[in-house]
Amino acid sequence: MNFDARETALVIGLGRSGQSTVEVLRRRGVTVYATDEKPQRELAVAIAGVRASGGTFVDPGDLNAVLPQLTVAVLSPGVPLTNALVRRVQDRNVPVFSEVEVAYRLCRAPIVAVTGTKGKSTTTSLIGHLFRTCGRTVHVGGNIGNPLIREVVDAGPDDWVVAEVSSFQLESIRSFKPRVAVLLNLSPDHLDRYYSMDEYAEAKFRIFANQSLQDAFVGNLDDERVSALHWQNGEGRVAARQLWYTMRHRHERATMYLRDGSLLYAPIAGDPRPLQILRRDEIPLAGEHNVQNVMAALLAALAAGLEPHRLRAGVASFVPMAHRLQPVADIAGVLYVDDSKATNPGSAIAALHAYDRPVVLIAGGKPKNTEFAEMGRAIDRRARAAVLIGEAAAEIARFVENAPVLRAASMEEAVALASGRAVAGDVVLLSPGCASFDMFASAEDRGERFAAAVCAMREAAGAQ
Ligand code: UMA
Ligand code: ADP
Repeated sequence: MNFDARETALVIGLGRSGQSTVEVLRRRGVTVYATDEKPQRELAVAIAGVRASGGTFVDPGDLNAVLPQLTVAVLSPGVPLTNALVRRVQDRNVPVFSEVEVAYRLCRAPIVAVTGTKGKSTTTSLIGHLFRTCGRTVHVGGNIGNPLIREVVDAGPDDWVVAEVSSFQLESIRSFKPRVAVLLNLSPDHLDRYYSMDEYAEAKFRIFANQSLQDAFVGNLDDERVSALHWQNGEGRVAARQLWYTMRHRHERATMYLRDGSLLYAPIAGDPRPLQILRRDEIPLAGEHNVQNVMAALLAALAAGLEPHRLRAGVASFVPMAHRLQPVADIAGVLYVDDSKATNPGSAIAALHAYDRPVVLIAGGKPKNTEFAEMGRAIDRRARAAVLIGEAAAEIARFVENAPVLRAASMEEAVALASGRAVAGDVVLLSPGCASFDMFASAEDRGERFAAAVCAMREAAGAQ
């Protein structure tokens, strides 16, 4: 399938992914229909965009009229394969591809793809940065925010594409075959979309399903579910060359490991005379989880052929992304940190462990059917107090036994309560462990509201 004038496509979902798909396919001469289940009055801008690119908007109720013409359907990540509308298309034997699959088919450059429950955006953008600092032309996109299909159309055969891919996007790939696949970790998330952890993990495992020995797979040896894929564990599921990293000092199966405060690269796994890539204290990101992200990024860069001696400067000059353990202000010796992108319990636990000083945690939000028992234990161990917000507040509170728990109805109230509990030397950490949509437009919006509340408090303190 060449995605040209011979094809008639239905684009399902008109968010960022769908709108970009419409534009790109129209530019290639594809006849494009687009649909979305939102009420039409909320879709005015999207529908105008479809029409401006020469596509046709179809109300879901009127789909029968176009179904017989379709040769392909392109699915937005937010639309599950179980959606009734998708089923109707499949019943007609029309292939349903994710936008990432279409992007892959249009892409002339090799792809580094990154997935995992947490750390995807950080690792993806760091890999992009490493390519740039090594003088390569690179295009970064996918779940990170800018749709992959838009990035790949401009990529030439000598460029590279770095793609953040989510389980949602991987569910409906067919031939997507990254030159380098990175699998960071697997912890409970999105269990409102998947029946079980196994089903969620299988969606992630599709990242390497089409790889062959000419490709590379980068995996985290310290994650139980990921390391089970190691060939010596007998799973035999990864056909690509395997490159593993670990926080342990030396491991016979590891190509990258941490020893005496240095990140070491052993081109042959277990090599006793490894190359030092950089010291841990040169990493400009807080927390052990970020050392893992850096190791993954380094192995991906090395697998793509970047020069080992140029990577230290690349990592050291990486600017941390917003809303990921981002320091916002220091007020009277208390550090305020925005980690709003911690949207599942595993990431909030990682954030709680990133500081060796007492933490007053602000957490809660929209739960995703994940368990909070381990997060409750981490709060007990690491937090001076927890201020809980949103729909999940009561559920999280059930698992906190020792730390004092306070409730807040707004971000402003949460910040005020947290600062009341913090003493000089503490960290007030927004790391919710939940989605944001119960109280905020997005995780970014939640982080900005936190930062605004902190800044307002600082100004009020300064005015006194
Ligand atoms: N829609 C339907 N029916 C449905 C579901 C959605 O018609 O059953 C429609 C909605 O009415 C809406 C549109 O689909 O108009 C939204 O599509 P979408 O949810 O796929 O959102 P996009 O704006 O296209 O953004 C998507 C990703 N969203 C999701 O995976 C939910 C973005 O990831 C991604 O950045 C973007 O494509 C560009 O690639 C966001 C995300 O939350 C950040 N990802 C999850 C995560 O990181 O945890 C996986
Ligand atoms: P993703 O794109 O997978 O959501 P990000 O890089 O945006 O991941 O990081 C989101 C949050 O997840 C961070 O704010 C941090 O709290 C947490 N996090 C980042 N990397 C990891 C990791 N490797 N393991 C656990 N948690 C992590």
